Amino acid sequence: DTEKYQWYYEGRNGWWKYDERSNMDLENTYSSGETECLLLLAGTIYCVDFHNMIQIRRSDPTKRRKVKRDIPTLPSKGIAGIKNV
Ligand code: V3L
Repeated sequence: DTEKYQWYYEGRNGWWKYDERSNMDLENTYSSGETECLLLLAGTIYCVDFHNMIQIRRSDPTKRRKVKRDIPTLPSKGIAGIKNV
């Protein structure tokens, strides 16, 4: 069930939720036992590494963010850069 878990990526002072589509991609890929998931986010390719739990920008691997998989009700800054009101 893809709604039981939410994936988060690191922001400056808190966590952002991945958008719903990316969350489903991450959850399906993670659950299938694969080690990583490629995402296209606003025209940029990212790899989420499930072993190290980081997101890496493909074109510049120095651009890294921690990620986490947790319950959907944790405090967050918002969804995919759209701030909570
Ligand atoms: N989903 C959406 N946008 C992303 C994601 C993602 N998984 N990963 C990176 N970006 P980088 P604060 C973030 C955006 O890692 O104030 C937030 O969503 C990223 O957006 O260097 O620091 C906010 O919109 C950034 O604009 O490749 O917490 C914004 O940062 C850009 O891709 C500010 O958040 C480069 O990220």
